[in-house]
Amino acid sequence: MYGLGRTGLSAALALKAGGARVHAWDDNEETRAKAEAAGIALSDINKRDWQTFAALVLSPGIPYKFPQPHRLVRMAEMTGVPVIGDMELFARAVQALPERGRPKVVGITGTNGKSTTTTLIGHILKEAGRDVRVGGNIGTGVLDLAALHSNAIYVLELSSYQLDLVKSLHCNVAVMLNLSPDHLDRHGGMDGYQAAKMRIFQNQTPQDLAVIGFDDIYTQSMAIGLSASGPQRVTQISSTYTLGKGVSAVEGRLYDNLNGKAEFIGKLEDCPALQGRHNFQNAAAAYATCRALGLDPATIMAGLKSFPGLAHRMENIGAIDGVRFVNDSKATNAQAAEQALRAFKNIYWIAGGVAKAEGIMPLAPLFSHVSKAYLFGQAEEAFTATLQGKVPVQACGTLDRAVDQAFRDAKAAGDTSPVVLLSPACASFDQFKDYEHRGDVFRSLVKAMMSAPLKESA
Ligand code: UMA
Repeated sequence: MYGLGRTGLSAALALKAGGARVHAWDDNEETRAKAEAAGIALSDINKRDWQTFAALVLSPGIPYKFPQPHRLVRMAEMTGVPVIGDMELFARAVQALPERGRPKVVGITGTNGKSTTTTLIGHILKEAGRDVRVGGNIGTGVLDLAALHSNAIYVLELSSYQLDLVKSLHCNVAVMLNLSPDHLDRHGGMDGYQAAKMRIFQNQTPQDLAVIGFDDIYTQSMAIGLSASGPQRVTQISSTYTLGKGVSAVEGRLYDNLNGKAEFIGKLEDCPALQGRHNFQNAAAAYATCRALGLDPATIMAGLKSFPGLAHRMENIGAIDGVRFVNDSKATNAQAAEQALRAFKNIYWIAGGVAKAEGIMPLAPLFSHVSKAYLFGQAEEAFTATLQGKVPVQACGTLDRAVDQAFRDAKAAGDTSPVVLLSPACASFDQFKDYEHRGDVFRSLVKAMMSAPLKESA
């Protein structure tokens, strides 16, 4: 086992529990100490006899083939030791069960939207009373999830790094949301990245389903190729095109056309955490997946509506007197803040912290969505200069003052569906530990306002 972060630790513990003799190592001394405290015996694999190893379990963050293979990967190749990841161990454990006793496996990949779609599918299934476990690249190592049993559904976010290290993974439903150039250094270019992603479909059979986005050229060609010659069934999804067959969510109107007869399912505008075209694609993918797992359209729609969103990513906190509060603290630069600014109108925008070089100028085309901006932290002066004359702006100094003032103004203005949005377009470390801390503080401030009425004066 090489690398003892989240993957390595859970894999080493699972292997140990299964009776394997584990040689575990991490180059970082602090991480080694943590692993030892968790009950993992350390063994410097640099100095071991590699002929005795059954496999090298590699953490996904460690370079496998590009930019160049890690030294230990070369060592494994030279000694004929297979290199695998934690997903492969999981897949082998599933395959080792008799067919009837195997859980269902839903894999989700793509360049953007993986975490939202994974969490959303988990949420819908859970609300429908299914025994569901959510993990993988989303943060919980797959081998940390509860033990396998036949009625469970494993909903796994799969990164290209993880997919590079699997051979036996068999997804009953495999979701490919979208593809655009990313992590190219780790895959030797776009072809390598695409090939890694395609591994989500390997081992699928005619009983299985591939859910594939139809909104970019890469996934379009995958959908066409698999429909023509893959063994599995293919469902196309789109937030751009009204599909002749598949699931469409154009402008947030969700249509089920799986059987060639379009049925209107619902309006995604009723799903606060699923705003914006990228979320329409996520919702369409979740719909197609949950239909394949036997849920009816009304149950899925109810789950889409009650989805709270991911923490700190356009997270819907709730509403007070018709004013909605959205926590988008993860938006640490202008590009990341764009999604939220595009998704809403009548925005009371809270921004600030430590600005990136580009500031908020790239967001200028969306300033018309902003009713007023409330600034805090180091970026106050620079952002005021950018907004001056375009958007009413108030320098608030701190997040709590910004929240208080934004709510007062939003309530008083009487706009349709006003939104107090924390989407800082800045790093947080001038006033907070990290973006999660900033988002947690925002959420607590809003929750406190929900339970206590506003004081009279600002
Ligand atoms: N290490 C060495 N030697 C090296 C390099 C690293 O010993 O030469 C050690 C480090 O000291 C560290 C460990 O390897 O202790 C790190 O392993 P890792 O980078 O694989 O990280 P994990 O903690 O195991 O987290 C991984 C995923 N990280 C990556 O793929 C980079 C997590 O995804 C995932 O949540 C977790 O497994 C559980 O499955 C994070 C991520 O950033 C969210 N993913 C990328 C992304 O989404 O873009 C792919």
